[in-house]
Amino acid sequence: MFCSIEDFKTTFKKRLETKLSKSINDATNNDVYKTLGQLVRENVSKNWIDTTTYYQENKQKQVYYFSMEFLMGRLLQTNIENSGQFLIIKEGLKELGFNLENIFEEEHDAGLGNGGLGRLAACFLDSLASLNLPGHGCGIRYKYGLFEQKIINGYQVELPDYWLQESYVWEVRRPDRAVEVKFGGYVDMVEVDEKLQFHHKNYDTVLAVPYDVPVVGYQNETVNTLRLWSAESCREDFNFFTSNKNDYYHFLQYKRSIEDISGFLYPDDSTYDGKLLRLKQQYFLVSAGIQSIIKQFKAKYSADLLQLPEKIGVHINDTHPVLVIPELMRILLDEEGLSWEDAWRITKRTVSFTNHTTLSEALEKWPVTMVKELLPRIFMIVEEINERYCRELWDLYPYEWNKISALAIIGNGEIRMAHLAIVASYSVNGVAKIHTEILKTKEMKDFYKLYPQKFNNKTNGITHRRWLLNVNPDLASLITETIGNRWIAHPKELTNLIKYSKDTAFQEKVAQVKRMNKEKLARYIKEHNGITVDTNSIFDVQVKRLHAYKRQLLNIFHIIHLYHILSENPNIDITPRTFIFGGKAAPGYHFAKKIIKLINAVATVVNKDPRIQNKLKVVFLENYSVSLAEKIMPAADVSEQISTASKEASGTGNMKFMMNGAITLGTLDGANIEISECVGNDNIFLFGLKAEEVLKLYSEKTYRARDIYNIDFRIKKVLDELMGNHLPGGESEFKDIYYSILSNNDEYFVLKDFDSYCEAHELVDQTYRDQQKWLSMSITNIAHSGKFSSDRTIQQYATEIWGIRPRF
Ligand code: NBG
Repeated sequence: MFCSIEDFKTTFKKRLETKLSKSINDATNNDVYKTLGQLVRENVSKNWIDTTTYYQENKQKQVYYFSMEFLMGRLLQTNIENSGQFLIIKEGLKELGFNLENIFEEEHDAGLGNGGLGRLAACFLDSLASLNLPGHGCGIRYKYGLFEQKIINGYQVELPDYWLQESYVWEVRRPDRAVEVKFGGYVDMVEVDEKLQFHHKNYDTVLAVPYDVPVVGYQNETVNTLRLWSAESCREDFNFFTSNKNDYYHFLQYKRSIEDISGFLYPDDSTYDGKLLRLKQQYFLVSAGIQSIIKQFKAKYSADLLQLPEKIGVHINDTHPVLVIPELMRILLDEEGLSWEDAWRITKRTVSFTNHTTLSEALEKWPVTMVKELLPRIFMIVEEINERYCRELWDLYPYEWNKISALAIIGNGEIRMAHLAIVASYSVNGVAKIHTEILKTKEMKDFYKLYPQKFNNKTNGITHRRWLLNVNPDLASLITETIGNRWIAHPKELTNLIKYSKDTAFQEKVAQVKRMNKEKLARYIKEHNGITVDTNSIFDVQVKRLHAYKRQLLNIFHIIHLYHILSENPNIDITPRTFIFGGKAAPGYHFAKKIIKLINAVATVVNKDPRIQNKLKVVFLENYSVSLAEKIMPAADVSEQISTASKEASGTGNMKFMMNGAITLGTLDGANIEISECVGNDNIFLFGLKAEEVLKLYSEKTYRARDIYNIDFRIKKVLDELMGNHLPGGESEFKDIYYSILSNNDEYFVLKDFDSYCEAHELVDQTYRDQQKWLSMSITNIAHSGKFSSDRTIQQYATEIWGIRPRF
């Protein structure tokens, strides 16, 4: 730790000289970033070692959060703030001629995730460490993160995100902790002393090498670990080399195929991708993770594996790491010699599971043939679990073949990962109240009947340290000035702001902060999109992955409608609006990519139409990522959360916006419902079908989108625009969107909700004119956002699911 500004400056200059052979006068921002990053990481090393030692010596229960995604974003600012050195470093750098904010910009985002699920995992790590809780992350160190999005001619173009090109300052490679993961081959069964033994033979070995990243708690001396596994070929490859007649090129190809296992993150947010490589990635993660946990447990805790559930929790983030279950069974049975009954009891008491979606296409199922070939022993174990479980089902539901086969783990030639997760874990949770209810009453109804005690809700959260304290320092200081700083450790205390919601002096200060944040974003937009936006306009923002159910289409249809009104009557009195979009579409998701093109096409027409008199601007910000979100959230006035009710499990963007004073314009879906319960219906703009209504319409099949098209002239005009010549690209460009609504009957009820959405927008327009009212709403949202801190969520996981306790 640096004890003074002088101390920092001296150490810093010295390190710059010894590491980069540069003097401070020659140093670039990037040099400063690298040097500073190294020093900050070294500074947390002692606490890191102490924390690990403490957990081991006290034999405390620790939890491992297994996730295929950790969308960490940048870490420099968090690590400096959390280690309590912000002022010294900021001042020190200033004296050396550098601006710390510019240095933050040098860090490449660690984009090891797609969207909400991966960012949630990152927020959870921050909360675990900040609450002194023994919980760590276990993931994959993908060489390429989520693709970089470029918008060219209005189209999304994907470029590889080689985030590791320059070394990653936060990681520590630990080759001594490497483990071997085995693929392919066959299993020999041998009977020894009347007991069957299973010998896996002729397999390919992949070396899993861990890279550890410190997770620094907020000013509390706790440093947990995010362990990311990288796939490498083994030294024994020498055998391959010699047995393949010295074929050098073949050898290189083989090596590359192994390294590909941690080669790239699947850019797929929610759809099932049947690639063999994805299955390999999943097994690679779980096998490496579980082997290393068991090794450590045996070495540091005690050798009695029956105690495992008292000391270790393994949490699986969605179905992607479900193979944890058969892998743990394999180790306990084959390597540790436990009986099936003991191994099963231990596994069931160790593993807990979160479901993050009800979209059926996202519930993973793996072809039996693929699993059998790639993971022969794992397949045998899954088969045995299934058989025993089906026998239990038979006792409960004799002769009910259909029911049993619907509930089985293996069926129709596939392994249903969600079923395996529910059967073999002790806790199954959804991520918002409504989502958990839908799981219990619909998607997982029969499982809920079987195991009611397993099901529980844990509404998502976001770390207020990153999403308020770091990204919106002026608002954070204003809050502290007003109610003191206890809210930082106890975010629920933000409710103390409620009494200031109508205080005009406080309102004016909040408005001033928002104005400055909007000006900052406006500069970014000018620089990146070349568009001048009016900071007095309403910044109306929808940023999230592109997906039909998230209904970016509803938003852009409404914008086209507004454009029609304005072009017919340019003098109409409307509050100027800047509609801001951002988000990536999966590269193979044709429809979502068309929506991006449509937004950009509308932007081109609207932004240059002089009749509109700048009352309407449309901006698509390319390459939406954590660091871009950090620039957008503080500047938003309106937060668009407009998914078809019942489809968005929770959403977490809604919480980030709210915490920064934006007002939600949303459907009663996911966590929007809980946001509305907190702030009250006067402080949110709600519209559209409710979940029950949506589900009813689906089951009754009475909805006819074409009838609405025929009756509502506004909608007809908007849709016809897609088939006209007004938009660049014309009919051929957007016909798929047109037909998805009219021929495919508008699966996500865009037309059905259109009228109510327009009304809600009119209310936004009217309300914004009354700035006092608006600011009071905005402050009320900030005041209630503490409930959506991931500290609350993690406290619930810790006490209600994992049974872990803080170390202080
Ligand atoms: C997503 C949901 C979001 C939710 C996040 C985090 C997946 C599979 N699910 O609504 O769509 O907020 O998970 O729970 O990515």
